[in-house]
Amino acid sequence: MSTTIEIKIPDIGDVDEVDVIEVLVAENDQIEAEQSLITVESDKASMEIPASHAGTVKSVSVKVGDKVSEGTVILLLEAQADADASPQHAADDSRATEDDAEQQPKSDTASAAPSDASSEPAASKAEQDKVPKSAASSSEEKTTSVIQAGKAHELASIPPERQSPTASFAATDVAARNLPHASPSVRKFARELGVDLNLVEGSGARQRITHDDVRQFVKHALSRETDSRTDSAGSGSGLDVLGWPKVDFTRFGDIETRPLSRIQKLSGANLHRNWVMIPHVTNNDLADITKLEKLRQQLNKENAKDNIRITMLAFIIKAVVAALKKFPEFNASLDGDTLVLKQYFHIGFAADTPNGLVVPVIRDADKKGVTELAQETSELAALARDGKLGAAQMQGGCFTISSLGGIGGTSFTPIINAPEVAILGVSRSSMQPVWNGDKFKPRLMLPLSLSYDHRVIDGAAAARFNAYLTTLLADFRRIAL
Ligand code: CAO
Repeated sequence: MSTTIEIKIPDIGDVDEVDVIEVLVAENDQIEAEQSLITVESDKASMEIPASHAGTVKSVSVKVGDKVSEGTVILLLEAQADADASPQHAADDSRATEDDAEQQPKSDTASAAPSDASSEPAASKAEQDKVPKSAASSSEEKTTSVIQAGKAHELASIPPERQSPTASFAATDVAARNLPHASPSVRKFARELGVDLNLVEGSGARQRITHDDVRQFVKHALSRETDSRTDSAGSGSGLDVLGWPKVDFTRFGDIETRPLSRIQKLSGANLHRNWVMIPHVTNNDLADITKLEKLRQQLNKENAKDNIRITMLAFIIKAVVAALKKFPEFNASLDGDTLVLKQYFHIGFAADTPNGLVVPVIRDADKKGVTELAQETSELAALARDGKLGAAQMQGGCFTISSLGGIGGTSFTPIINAPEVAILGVSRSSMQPVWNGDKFKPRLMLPLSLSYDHRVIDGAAAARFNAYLTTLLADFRRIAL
């Protein structure tokens, strides 16, 4: 025997209206008693509304986005009253189609809520007994029993400290712990994949976790796993960060798209790894290069006929080599817990090219004079700009210099070129008034920004290295000492 009954929103406590955020059944679906029909959400919680009877869905009266309240009809069910509902329920439900809705007791709704508080324990017990044993341990089934026992009002009395958007509730086991804000189907999906929803960031309204969030989480986890397997040092580089924001920019105006160049993609991946894996600190100092710049100009005048141009970069490379000799831990690389100290001095310099940033390396810079260094940097920079640098010309670097002095700026934070442990950023020199103990004198000051790997280099050592560089550049004769 079958009876058509209206399944309604049960007592949802102090909340007047809730949003339908998921409809889990459709017309003609065969459903079981206790099966979730829809998910509703208030400011404080999401909860699923289960079926009180098994049967066939004749029609669904709500859709996602609807606002519903206690008594709103969810669907019409051709119920198998004998098979799945208790006799008491069957009687109530058959009455539901005959009686005026206003006169129906609350048990006519899906909640089967008791009509008065004193009968609540008995009702709870009866409903808990109805939960199939095999499913009783599942969190979703617990939800069902909570709601059917008429305790949906508990959802509205969540303590304020548990109502933050990131600690939103699902209806499941509300008393026990903060649960991630996710619909039952998302929770089921996560369970199937073995995903702990506490670790997943929700991108939906009020940080609700969506199916896509779970999928992205799994993708990230898998790529982290691959990274850590292929990384011989065994140090994974993945971070649990929010997914990249997806914005339809055309909503705000005209756009054009341009794919990243091959070099940008390669250097971008390296820069990203270095930035997230190395604890960077940058020490800024100023070198008085007034005399050095005079010397440079003088030398360039003298060598003009030979077409030789000495650059400030060449002097800086020479000074850096001297500083690396004095502070060997700067000419090093980390290999797990071991520091590899290099006995050679290959210096890389960042070169700006139309296709992106590349770092040619000057080999054995300690064995070369300033003029030779100037010529070689200029040749390597030209090759870099023409895209003709060979792989070997970019390998084996000990320390990198990134000079933006020809462009501008007063300081910046260069990103260490792993597996090196430090990098020197050079900004544009400027004439500044410097107090000499007696009066202000105009001096040409060169900003030096030294980023260092704090796992290897202490702040004091970095300050000494940078101060030593400024001393050398202020009086280049000291290089010979
Ligand atoms: N302060 C003031 N002027 C400076 C200077 C400084 N620190 N450094 C260079 N200049 C001047 C030069 O004297 C030159 O002027 P003149 O033509 O009058 O002599 C002019 O700026 C151009 O110099 P340059 O940049 O061509 O030459 P360079 O040897 O200093 O640099 C190179 C060569 C390859 C480092 C440079 O061309 C380059 O590519 N720089 C960009 C590096 C970069 O992108 N770094 C960022 C990495 S992190 O994103």
